[in-house]
Amino acid sequence: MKIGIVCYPTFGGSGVVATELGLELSKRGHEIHFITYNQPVRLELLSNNVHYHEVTVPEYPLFHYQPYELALSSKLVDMVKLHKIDILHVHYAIPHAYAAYMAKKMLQEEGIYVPIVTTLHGTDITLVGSHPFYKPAVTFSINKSDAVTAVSHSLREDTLRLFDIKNEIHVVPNFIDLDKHDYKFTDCHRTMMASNNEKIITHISNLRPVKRVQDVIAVFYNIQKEMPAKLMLIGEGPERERIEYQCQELGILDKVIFFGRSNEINKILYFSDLFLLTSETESFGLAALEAMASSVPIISSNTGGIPEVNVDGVSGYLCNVGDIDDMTEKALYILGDDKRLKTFKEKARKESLKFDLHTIVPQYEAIYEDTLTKCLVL
Ligand code: GMT
Repeated sequence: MKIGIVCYPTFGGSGVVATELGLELSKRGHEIHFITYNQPVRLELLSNNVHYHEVTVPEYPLFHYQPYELALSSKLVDMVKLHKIDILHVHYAIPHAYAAYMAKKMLQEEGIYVPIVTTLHGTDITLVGSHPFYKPAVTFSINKSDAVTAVSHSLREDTLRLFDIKNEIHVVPNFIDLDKHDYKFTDCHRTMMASNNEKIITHISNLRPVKRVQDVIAVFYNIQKEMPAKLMLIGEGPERERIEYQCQELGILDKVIFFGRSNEINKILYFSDLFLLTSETESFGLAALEAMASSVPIISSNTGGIPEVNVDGVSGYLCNVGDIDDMTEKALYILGDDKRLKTFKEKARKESLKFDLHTIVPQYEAIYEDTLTKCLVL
């Protein structure tokens, strides 16, 4: 198949999933066309089956806001025609499914039919909670897609509850390339981050308020009072400054390493003893899955799709959102005994195997095939 993929090409989980999906599909013989405003961060182009087409929005002084959806839909029309793309897979309803629908309609005028598969990643749904004026556009984009997927059962249920959805929503969970988390680094890499007796606690996110990184700091503060520990914070975002002040006020700045947008996530995870994910809401929690694949147990909030990934008492623990005391208690329980920690690490890795890309990617392939067949019949 010739598949066009539209995503946010950033460090976020949706971009990572879309990129890894495209790369795996290309290995399975499909021709992949990424159509985005920047080259996706994890995209390695060393394959003649993978192509990248940049969407540029011409600057025009009359426009207060440059019309990205218009540029994207025009680019989709051109690329579908030029490369004879069979199907478009867009990640996020707005603006991607919205723009893809416009492209589909323009192409139909020329007798070309291209179906659209839309994957919901969560923020569309959360966004509508806080900005209800997007609701008509999100509802329309979902209902006009030829197939819709959500990355967790929880996200599927939220979508059905919040929107008037006529389409079926298939749950296709996020996945992971387990081989990419099977590194062997040497101990001297670990000593760059912490000394031998210190436990390494890690958090990765885009530091948005929804991640409640202040809770990560509060839990870490409690942990380091009980045992030597360091906190690795990976990612950039609007909460960064506030968190730095919080660390300073608590007197733990020297124990917290801010990595920013690191390309060495695998190395950091390899040496981590515990991963904290304290989000207010999370449709899936890909960062937690990446940690588990690197044998790192999770203390997370019990919200959204996280319980579908982090199994309470097995790969770590689930705690109520904002319950610092419970998170601390569970973290200390896991970290407090080396034998117990080892067992949690092994089980975390084992749980991650359910999300092996070799199991999940064929589910997308089946959806593409089904959608194409249905559209041919129509
Ligand atoms: O969490 C974010 O702020 C980034 C966002 C994204 O676009 O990558 O993440 C969403 O999609 C990920 C991939 O499906 C999920 O793992 C995250 O849980 C989801 N974030 C939220 O629901 C807040």
